Order: sequence, then C-alpha cells, then structure tokens
Amino acid sequence: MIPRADRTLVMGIVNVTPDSFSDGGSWPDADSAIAQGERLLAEGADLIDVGGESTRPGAARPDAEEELRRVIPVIRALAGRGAVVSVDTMRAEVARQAVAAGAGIVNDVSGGLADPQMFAVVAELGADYVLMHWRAHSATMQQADRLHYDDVVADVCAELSGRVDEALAAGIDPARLVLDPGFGFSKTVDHNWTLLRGIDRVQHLGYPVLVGVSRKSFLGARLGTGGTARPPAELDDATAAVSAWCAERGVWAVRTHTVAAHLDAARVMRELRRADPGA
Ligand code: PMM
Repeated sequence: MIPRADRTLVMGIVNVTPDSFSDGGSWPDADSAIAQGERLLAEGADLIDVGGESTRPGAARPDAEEELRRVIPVIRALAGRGAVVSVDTMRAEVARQAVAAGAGIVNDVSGGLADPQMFAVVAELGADYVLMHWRAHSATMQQADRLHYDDVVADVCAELSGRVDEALAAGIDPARLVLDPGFGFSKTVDHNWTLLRGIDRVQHLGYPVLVGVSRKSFLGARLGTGGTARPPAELDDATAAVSAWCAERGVWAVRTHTVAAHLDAARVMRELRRADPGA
C-alpha cells in the first residue's frame, strides 16, 4: 500500500543517466548511484526514485535493455537495504523487472500513454502507481501544439481524470494510485506556476498527490537577476520553499534531489498544522 505518514514524504531522486536535467552524469554507474541513494537515505529520505531514462526536453530515449541495465542493480541494492524504492519508467517490462528486483512503486511520467501494456502490468503486479500528467515524449513535449491549455489547472485535472478512469478499468487498485500534475512536462513557465498555486484542485481529485519541481527551470526563470535565469544547481533553496508550500497543503510527497531541507519543511508544517496546545 502507498506509504503514509503524518507529514509530507520526501522522495529522493537517483537518476542513473548520462543526460538528466540537473544531475545527468553525476551517478552514471551502479556503484555511484547506489552510494547516492544511500546518502539520500542517510539524510532521511522516505522513498528513493530510481530512473534510467532522462526526460529533459529534447532527450533521446535509451532502449529497454539499456534502461534495465542502468536501474535494476541500483533498485536491487537499495531495496535490499530496506528502502522503499520507486522505479521511474514509462516501460511495462522495466516496471515488471523493477518490481521483481524490489521496487514497490512504479512512477510512470507518461501516465500509461507511452506503453499500452503499462496499466495491465501494474494491475497484475499489484504495485503502487504514480500516474503523471503527460502529453508527449521529451523530443516533442515543448512544441507549441503541446502547450495549449484553456485553463491549465482544469485541463490537467480533466486529462488526469481520463487516465485514472483507464487505469481503474484496467484493474489498478484505486488505493494504490498517486497523481502528479507533471511540472515541466508540456508546460510553459507560467503554466507551472499556475499549477503550483492551484495544487489543491489536483488534490480534490481524491488521490494522494506527488509534486516534482526540484531544480526545474520554471523556478530559475522567476528567480534570476538581470534577465538571466538562475541555473538548476542554485535552485535547491527555492525547491525547499515549494516543499513547504506543498507540505502546508498536505501534498503526499515531494520528489527532490536533496532531502534534509525538504524533510525539515515537512516537519515544520506538521508542527504548525497541529492543534495549538498553547492557545
Ligand atoms: N520529473 C522528472 C522525472 N521524473 N517523475 C514524477 N512523478 N514527477 C516529475 O515531476 C518528474 C518525474 C524530470 O526531472 P529530473 O530530470 O530532474 O529527474
């Protein structure tokens, strides 16, 4: 069942890729990726998300064999140490092998759209499933025709609802579903900020919500000075501010490259949301 706590959970990111948006190439092999996972766990991560395919705009896809080669040893090692692991994949076969290696959660940024087998396989495996809002693969997701919304929050909610209906029809247990509005995926800078402001409307769909904004360029676009965007490596404090916003609203989990500050944000918000014994 979906891990739960009395605060927002922190999902630490381990991208075993040469080309991810902000940490590509940092952990290119299994040993360095496992060590990074262990560092995030030592910082207090509740969950570890292991991915072998970069989803940065314009990225080319590895084949399934290469993706498996990247993620399976890392998942096996971290799950073997008792971590709750999610696999960040759009492929049903990778999901299947990742769950066999110890992953409990399938994090599918395509919401089942990239692989027609995904929903059926997740239902069969009985895994938890993160269903993200997605319109197209990275190569084309930021093209103008993918960026049209009449009302970004309403349209993302409607598109997510349509995918939820399909997921449930395929037999996925509703108690195992998490929704994610997909920050940075077929969205402009303004769309991303509007979605964050309206995150409670995504929560009103009735499922736990995961928010993944860590180091994303829409943050840097508003925090730069003199017309230059702030680079991803300098966005961890801004990401922690978003984690506080999410925790205050009772978001299920935040997906982040570092852990300690986000965990503290979640703990502070838990404290502030308590009934006040001093009042
Ligand atoms: N973003 C990225 C990759 N996987 N998964 C979920 N559920 N939500 C996200 O927002 C998300 C994701 C891309 O970011 P990265 O390259 O920094 O990992």
